[in-house]
Amino acid sequence: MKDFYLKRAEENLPPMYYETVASERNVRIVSDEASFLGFSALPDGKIPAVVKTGDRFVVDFGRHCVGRVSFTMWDNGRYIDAPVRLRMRFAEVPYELGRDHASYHGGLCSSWLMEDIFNFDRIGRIELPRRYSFRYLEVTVLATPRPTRLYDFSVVCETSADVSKLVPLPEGTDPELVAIDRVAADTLRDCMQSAYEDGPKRDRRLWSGDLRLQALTDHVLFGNDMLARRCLYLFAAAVREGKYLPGCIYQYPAFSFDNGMEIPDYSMLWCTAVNDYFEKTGDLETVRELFPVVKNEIGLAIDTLDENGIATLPEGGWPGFIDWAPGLEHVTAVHGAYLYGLEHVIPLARALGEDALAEKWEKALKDGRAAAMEQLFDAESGAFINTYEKGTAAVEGAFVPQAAKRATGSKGQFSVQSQVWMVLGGVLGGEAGACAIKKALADPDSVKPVTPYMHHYLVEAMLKLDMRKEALSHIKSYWGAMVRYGADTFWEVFVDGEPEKSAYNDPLMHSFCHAWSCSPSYFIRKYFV
Ligand code: RAM
Repeated sequence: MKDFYLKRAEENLPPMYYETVASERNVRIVSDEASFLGFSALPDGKIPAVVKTGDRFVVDFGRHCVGRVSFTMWDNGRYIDAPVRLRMRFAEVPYELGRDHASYHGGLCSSWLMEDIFNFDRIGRIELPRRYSFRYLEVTVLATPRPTRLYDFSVVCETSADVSKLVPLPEGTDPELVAIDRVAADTLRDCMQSAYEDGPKRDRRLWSGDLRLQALTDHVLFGNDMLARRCLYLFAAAVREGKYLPGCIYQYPAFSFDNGMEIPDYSMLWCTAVNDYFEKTGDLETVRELFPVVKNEIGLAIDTLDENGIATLPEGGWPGFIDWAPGLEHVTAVHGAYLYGLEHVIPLARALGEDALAEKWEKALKDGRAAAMEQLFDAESGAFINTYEKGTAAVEGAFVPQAAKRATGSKGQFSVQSQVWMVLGGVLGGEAGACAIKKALADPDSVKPVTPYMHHYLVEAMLKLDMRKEALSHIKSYWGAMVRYGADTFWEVFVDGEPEKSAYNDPLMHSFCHAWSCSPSYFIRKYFV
């Protein structure tokens, strides 16, 4: 099956689109308390015409770019008789240039920070060999034998999004929503490469949780069904009996993935993405090909329910993802994601005429919801309190070194994440669901979402509960805040007022154009225009 799925993935490799962006704008990076991360970029005329050893300047390309940089290096009247050594640092936001990369203290490898030293032997037109993700390029002249001219900086931006397909929002749309939609569209555009990348600065790989939100949003923006198909097939190629799909896939130099990266909720979201794809395209043939993998994932989730009918978390790998909130207990939310996955695959079984299986899954859904009410619901507080954990550690280690356990009284942990996933899993609805979510959001001690990814599911739960007003105001206050801070593209992690909040123990490592943050366009275009 692996070869078959890989062949399908290759057949669906989308065409790429290129656009050249040139700039000679110079900016100064200055500390700025009003900016979210403490630095901003001030216009400072044009980049210098001639540079010498020790000079430094920052080119501002005026928009977020993913692509390859070129420039011309020429002498200033006298032959350059030694190589010219330049340090180049690339940044999506001014903060990355405000910080000295040597001060990085996070958990992920520092080689992700976009910094290179090049020696150029000859003057002429130069194309840098790597692809970067950035708006700002800082050039430091480390050594030049004589004054040199550096000019005509340009980037050939690459994406598999056909931006000509982007339909503007109708005239008269709330300008705040127009601004959020534009930033979301730019975010997705720059994460759309030969697969849906999670972030073009860092990771640059296909994650199933991100894929689900990207494909949903792509459908209302660029309509690249081919890319969605390719990514679904890539995951299918990783199917293994008795194991969930890996959370992420590498495409190059050859298809591969890491063992131990199985993430149960992400698996359920891959299954859901198959259903999203089917709803949008009606392409039953693709669904038929992917269905054995859907059966494998859902079958595994059902087979590994514990004695009370509650989802279990794989041992030794990730205990689910859900969100990067430190210390988050996962069982309740993962169980909700399991129910959500189940609900979304039943229509697939029906469409394929697998009625016996559909009935089996319908029963599992009913039982799973009942088990959740019985085992996970706390009647006294009218909400889900995470007391069910059996010593399963929250995601810790390299990613969250200082995971803190937060609890509400002695009862157990109260999290927004659990309420949201119980609502999405269909366990709690109507007024009771709305109450649980509002209560968790209002409680100063509850665990709150930290990623735009989790905020997506919060908004989705609100919409499911008919909390339209709250959903809209949440989009405006959460994603709108990033726009107000000047974001060109949406960030990987954002907690207003807590700039240091980081999944990797240092925001310098954050990706500031992150796929899972692009979904406001989906909400705006589907529900609010
Ligand atoms: C990070 C990335 C990615 C996400 C995983 C779980 O490494 O931000 O987008 O899906 O975490």
